Amino acid sequence: MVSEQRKKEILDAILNAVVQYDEDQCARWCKTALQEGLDAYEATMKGLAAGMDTVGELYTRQEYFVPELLLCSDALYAGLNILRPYIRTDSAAHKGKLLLGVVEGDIHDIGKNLVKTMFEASGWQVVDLGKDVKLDRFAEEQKKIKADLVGLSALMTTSMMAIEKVVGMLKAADPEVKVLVGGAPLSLEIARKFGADGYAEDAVSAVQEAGRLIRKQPV
Ligand code: B1M
Repeated sequence: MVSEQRKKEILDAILNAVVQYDEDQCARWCKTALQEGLDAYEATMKGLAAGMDTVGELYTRQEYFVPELLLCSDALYAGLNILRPYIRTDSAAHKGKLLLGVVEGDIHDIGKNLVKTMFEASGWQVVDLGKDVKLDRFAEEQKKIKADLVGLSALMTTSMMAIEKVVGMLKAADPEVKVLVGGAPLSLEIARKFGADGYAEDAVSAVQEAGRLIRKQPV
């Protein structure tokens, strides 16, 4: 069992590799994390995703700009590719089919991809429409595939306004459809205001919330 000190050292190294956009170091430390028995999801969230939070702060302080953000994303994905196959979830969770995408006007897809990873690791089938998805495409695809749940992601205060429109289109086509939303600018309050059935703050709670929604339990 790895000591708390060593665990912190590894997680900090992963975080720093993302911040320093060092793909090789990021992959190397993620391999070390697995070799030394760290939980892959914890390494993803407290290493890779935490690194991206720091990157966001540097961007806000105008120490990093868009090119650095892209390089940091590449480093994150180098690590995520190592960790992804080892991410485990609650096997008793309810499974189903999820239609997922980032709404039009928004190209941030790292969070959506983590959500996808967690659903797939839990045994869900995910139909991923990608990022910057035209708003009417969600209802069109849902008509074809009849997923148990539609998941919408938005990372900007501007793009999140599209979520209300998409929820409206989905519900107009099928009042029974369940919609789960998430992304940094959203909250449970905003999700309810937009007419969504559920909101999740992160990828793990998204899977749990999805299970609750398709079992039709009250909030
Ligand atoms: Co930009 N960006 N970005 N960016 N970017 C933000 C979002 C921003 C907050 C930075 C800032 O100003 N501090 C800001 C938005 C401000 C606002 O709200 N209005 C911003 C901006 C302004 C922009 C541009 C406009 C910059 C420009 O061009 N001048 C531009 C936008 C272009 C566009 O979309 N049209 C832009 C571009 C980019 C890059 C392409 C360079 C890159 C994205 C690369 C990529 O995604 N492939 C990027 C990045 C990396 C960021 C930050 C730094 C990091 C985002 C991230 O990946 N976080 C971000 C600052 C920040 O968030 N601190 C920022 C890590 C990820 C794991 O977390 O995405 O929150 P997150 O996902 C979480 C939860 O939110 C949740 O679970 C995930 C995992 O736990 N979740 C869900 C997400 N979706 C969910 C769905 C669910 C449930 C949970 O159910 C369906």
